Amino acid sequence: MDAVQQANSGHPGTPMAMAPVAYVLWQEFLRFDPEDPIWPNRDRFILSAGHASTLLYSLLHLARVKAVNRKYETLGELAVPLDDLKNFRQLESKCPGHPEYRWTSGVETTTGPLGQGVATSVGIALAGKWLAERYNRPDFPMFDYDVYALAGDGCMMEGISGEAASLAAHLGLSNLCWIYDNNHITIEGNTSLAFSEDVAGRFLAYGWNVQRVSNANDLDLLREALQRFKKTVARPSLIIVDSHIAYGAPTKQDTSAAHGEPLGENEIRATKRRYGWPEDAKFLVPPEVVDDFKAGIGKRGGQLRADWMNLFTAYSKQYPELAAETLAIQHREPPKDWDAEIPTFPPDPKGLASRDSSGKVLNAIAKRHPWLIGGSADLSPSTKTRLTFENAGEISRENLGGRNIHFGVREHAMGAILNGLALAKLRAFGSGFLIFSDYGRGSLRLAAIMELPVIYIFTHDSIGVGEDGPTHQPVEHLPSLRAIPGLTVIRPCDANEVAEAWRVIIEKKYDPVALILTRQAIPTLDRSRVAPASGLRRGAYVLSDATNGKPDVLLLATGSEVSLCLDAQEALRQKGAQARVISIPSWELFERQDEDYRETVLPSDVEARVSVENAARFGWERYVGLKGDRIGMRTFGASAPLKALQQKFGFTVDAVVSAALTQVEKVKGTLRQR
Ligand SMILES: Cc1ncc(C[n+]2csc(CCOP(=O)(O)OP(=O)(O)O)c2C)c(N)n1
Ligand SMILES: [Mg+2]
Repeated sequence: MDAVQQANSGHPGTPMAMAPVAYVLWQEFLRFDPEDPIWPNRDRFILSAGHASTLLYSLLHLARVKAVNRKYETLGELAVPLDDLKNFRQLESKCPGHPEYRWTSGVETTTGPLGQGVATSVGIALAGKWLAERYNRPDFPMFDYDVYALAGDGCMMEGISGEAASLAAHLGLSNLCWIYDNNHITIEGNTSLAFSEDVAGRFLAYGWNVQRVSNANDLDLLREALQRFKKTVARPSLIIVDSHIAYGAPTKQDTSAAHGEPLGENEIRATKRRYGWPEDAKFLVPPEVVDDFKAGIGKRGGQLRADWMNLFTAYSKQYPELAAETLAIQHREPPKDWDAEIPTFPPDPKGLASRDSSGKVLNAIAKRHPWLIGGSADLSPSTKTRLTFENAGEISRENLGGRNIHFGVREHAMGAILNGLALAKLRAFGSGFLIFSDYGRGSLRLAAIMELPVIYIFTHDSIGVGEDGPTHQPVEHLPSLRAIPGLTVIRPCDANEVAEAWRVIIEKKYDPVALILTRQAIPTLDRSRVAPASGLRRGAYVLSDATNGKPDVLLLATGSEVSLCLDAQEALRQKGAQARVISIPSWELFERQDEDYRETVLPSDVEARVSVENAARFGWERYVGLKGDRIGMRTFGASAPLKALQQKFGFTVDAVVSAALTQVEKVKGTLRQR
C-alpha cells in the first residue's frame, strides 16, 4: 500500500489479498535459499500477475534475498533494499513497475504481459524434468525442483495459458503448480462482464489436478492444498483460491479501483487500523517479521541448499562428467568440441534450401551438444529441425529426457516455454513458419528484454513459399523482427552462411536469435570465387567486388536474393557497369562493427545503391540512402508458382540490372550538376 501510494501509481489490491498465500508458500514450502537465489535446484516462484509486483518485492525484501551480479556472484547486498521499495517505479529502483528478470535478483522471469508467466512456468517445469532425467542417478536426486506460478483472472483469460496448460498436462508435469487468484475482478470491473466459464472444469478436462481453497486467508486450507500438490503424480496442479482484492480496505475491497490505483492516504490509514497496525507508520518492517522469515524460509532454504551442495560434492566424485556438464549449463557454456562436425558444403549451382542445410548443421551440433533441445509447433517436417541422430529421442510424458519437443500447434505457448527452458539455462530452439512468428511475438519480445539466448528458426521466409499464397507469405515480418531491440536476425544466403550462422548462434549467451530460412533451394556459392562465409559473423561483407575494386553501384541483399545479385553483377559487367555485391545477412551484427569496417563494406562515396530482399522494403533506406533504390515487397504476395511471383514482384536479374543502371545514371547526373 505504501509503495504504491508513494509512487502514486501501481497495483495495491492483489498483493494485499495474496499476501497470506505467498506467506504460506514461501515460509513452508518453497525450497529457496535467500542467500543464493540462483541455486540450480531451487523451487521457482513466478508472479504471473506481474502487476502485483509489490508482493514479490516485499517477499524478496522480507526474506532478505541477496543480490547476484552478472557473473553469478553474490555480493552480500540485498536484492531489494527498503529504499528501493520506497522508490517503487522510479528510475534505477530495483522495484520497477513489473518484475524484471536480471534486473532484480530473485525474480525468476519478467512478467506483466498476462499469461506469459504461467506459460513460461511450463518451460521451467519441463526443464526440471529434463534435467532430472539426464542428471539424476540412484541416491543422487540432483534436480527435483517445483515451479509455482501465481496467476489472476487475466492470465486465465489469455489464450496462451490454455495452450501451455494443455501441453503441461499432456506431458504430465507434476512439478508444476499454478495458483489462481479467483477474485472476480479485472480492470473494467467484475469478471462477470466477460468471463463466465468453468475454469475448474476446463483444467480438469486438460488433465490437471484441480483443488479449491475457498478463503485466501485460511492458512490451513492453503497448506493442505499445497501438501496435496506435493503428493500429486503425473499431472500438474491448479489451486483455485477465492480471494478479495484489497482485503481489509474498508471501501475499496472487492472493487476494480483497488486493482490499479493507489488506495489513498485515508483508506490506507483505515486499512492499517483494521489490521491492527500503527496507522501512521509507513514502510514499517518490524524486526520480528524479518526474524520470522529467517526462521522460516531462511533456515529451511539454507539447510536444503547446504544438503544439496554436499550431495553435489559427492556426485562430482562419482559422476565427474555429469557434474561438469551441469556446471557448464549453469554458466551457459557450450560443451567442448560442439562444432567439430559442422559440415562444409561444396559449391552447387542448384544448391539446397537453407532450411535443409540448417537441419544438417543443427543435427551435427546437437549430436555433440547434449542440452541443446527444442522442436517445432507441429512443423518440424517443414522446418527441418527434428534431431534425427541415434538416441535423440522424442520428449513425451514417458520420456521427458528426449531432445525433440513436440509443442503441438501452439506457437504462443512455444515462445513462452522456450523462455522457460532458457531461464533454466537449457539451450532451447523453436521453429515454425516465419509468417507465424507473429503468434509467438509476445514471448520473443520478452526473450529479448530478458536477454535470453533463445534460438528461433523461422522457415518459409518469403513469397518463395509459392502456391500457399499471401496468408503464408511473410512480407512485413523481417522488418518487424529487426525492430525488436536485442534480437539478432540472421538471413543467410547459402548453406555455408547457414553453417557460420549456427557458429555465431551457439556462442551467444544473452541474445535471442531469429534464423530466417528458405523453403526453396538456393545455390551453394563457390567460395573460391566469392568471399568466405565467415564474413557472416560481421553481419555484412563484400561477397563479390567490382573487378577493379571501384564499384559504380552497390547491390545489397540477404538470403535467397544474394545469388540473384551475383547474376545481376555479371549482367551489369557486360553492360560496362561495375557492381559490388554485399551479402548482409544480419543488420544487428553489422551495426556492432566499428565504423571503419562498415565504411570498407559500404563506402560512403558510392551513392548508387540497390537493396534486394523478398520482404517489405521498410528500413532498407538506412543502407541505400533516400536516393537509393529498394527492390522489395509493397503489397502482400499472391498464390502462384514461385517463378511467376518473382516475375510479378520484380525479383529478376533484369529488374535488378535496370534499377542498378538507373542508379548509376542518376548519380552521374548529380555529379555533372555539382
Ligand atoms: C496481455 C495483457 N493484456 C492486458 C494487460 C493490461 N492489464 C494489466 S492487469 C489487467 C487486469 C488483470 O486482472 P487480473 O489478472 O484478474 O488481476 P487482478 O485485477 O485481480 O489483480 C489488465 C487487463 C496486460 N498486462 N497484459
Ligand atoms: Mg482478478
